[in-house]
Amino acid sequence: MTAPHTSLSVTTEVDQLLHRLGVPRAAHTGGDLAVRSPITGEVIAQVPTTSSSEASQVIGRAHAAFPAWRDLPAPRRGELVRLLGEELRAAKADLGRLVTLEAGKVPSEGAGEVQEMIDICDFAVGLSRQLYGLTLATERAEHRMMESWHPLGVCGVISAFNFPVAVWSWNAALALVCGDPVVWKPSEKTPLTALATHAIAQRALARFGADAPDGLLGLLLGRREVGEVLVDDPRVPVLSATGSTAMGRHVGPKLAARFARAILELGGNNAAIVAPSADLDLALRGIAFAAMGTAGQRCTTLRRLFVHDSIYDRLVPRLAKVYASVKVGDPRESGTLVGPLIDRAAFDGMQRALDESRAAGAIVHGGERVEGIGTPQACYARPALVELAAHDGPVLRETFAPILYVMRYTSLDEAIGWHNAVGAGLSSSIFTLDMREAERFLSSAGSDCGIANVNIGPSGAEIGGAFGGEKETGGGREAGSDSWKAYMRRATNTINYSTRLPLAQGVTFDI
Ligand code: UN1
Repeated sequence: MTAPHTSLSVTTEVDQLLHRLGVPRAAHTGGDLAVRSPITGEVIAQVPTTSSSEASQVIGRAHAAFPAWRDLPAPRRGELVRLLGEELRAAKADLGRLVTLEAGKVPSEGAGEVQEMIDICDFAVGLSRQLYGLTLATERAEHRMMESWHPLGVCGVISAFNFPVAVWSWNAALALVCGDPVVWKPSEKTPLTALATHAIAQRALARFGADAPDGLLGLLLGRREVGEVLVDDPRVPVLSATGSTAMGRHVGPKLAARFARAILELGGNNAAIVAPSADLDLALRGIAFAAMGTAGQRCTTLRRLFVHDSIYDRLVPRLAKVYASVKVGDPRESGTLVGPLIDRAAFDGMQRALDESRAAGAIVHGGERVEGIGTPQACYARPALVELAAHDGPVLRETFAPILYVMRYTSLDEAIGWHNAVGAGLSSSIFTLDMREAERFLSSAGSDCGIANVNIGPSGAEIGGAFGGEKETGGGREAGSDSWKAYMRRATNTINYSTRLPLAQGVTFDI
């Protein structure tokens, strides 16, 4: 482990980490974008941003890299991702620590994020030998019909501050084995972890050798304008964007207008149902991690809890105790479970939602500012548990902060009705030991989300499954299962090995 935090300022430690990870000083000093650590609120770097014309050049180089990359056999492309996984393993402690310092995650979550990158690399290496198509029965004698999957072209990636590096890797590892160059626009709040990831990837490229075309991996740093370049460039046929539903509403139509493929991972307003038969000790732990982990700043964070009337008074007071006692503070201190909010705007948004809840008659436990850490720019809040009488008001929207709204229910139908009555459709769970209830929740008449779990919370998905959600979450799928198909184009091939030319549907055309 790294030395105790008190021995080093955040800035000094960030400088040392960036140096060890191979990021040149010029890439994080003297630039126009100030980067603050949410831990202390201090400015830890001044990153030079990418201009629109430079962004266009980066995209141009990636586009030029496409034919050479496309033409390498997929298992050879997988070798690059294998090397990336090796480099990530070697850099795990440093990159994980940098995630802690730049995004404010507690150390096990910082390291966990890098582990998620390693896991997707392993998955993608295997996948590089399994980019399979189907053969299909044809109606014509001595013909064969099959599907082939081909590389698509440059894949753009726009990612958010809360998973500053893992989201790139879910996309990049798959896109690379699928034959697509990748251009990445990370959040302007977390450019340092992006620079470090890029430096790690350069080491994998150097080891891979001359087969990797120049420009295969691009990085665009800056605010929204530079992301727009990626969204609008016709040389980018597929774009994966993670962020708010508002961002998706802007980006989605632009991509549709130029017929680009969109992989959208937008907001979540995830819920769990705690049924009468639930194992309450287990539910308590599952709820605590899902609702308070990452300071409530995961898109999969648990935000709404429906507790059956018969167990409400046994569960909710215990939950309120955990909320009152969980250690909030500097994530570098051992025992901290809830770190800072990313910035002042996040804290203000949280307070607004709590004020609205109070005005609607809710009982609010916690939610107050935790003072005394770093500069006034650093914002820490005790997670809030909000007891509501009705499924209405701020509970209907996602507030990206640790607020858990709790409501009583009496019938499963009612709970599932509320569960599905929000715009987002990312993740969900039910705590129950009743298999009828569990199966009902997982059925087509149950949760309407892309992820539905039993006896675990909605957050913390592993990469083997497809990750993403429905409705205002955008419909995209990343990571495991067959998510790779979004990064490739499908060709249907019909081959005639007869001496005749029978036409489909019995059509005749005798010349
Ligand atoms: C996100 O918050 O953008 O399932 C992604 C989870 C993580 C990924 C969250 N594996 O919570």
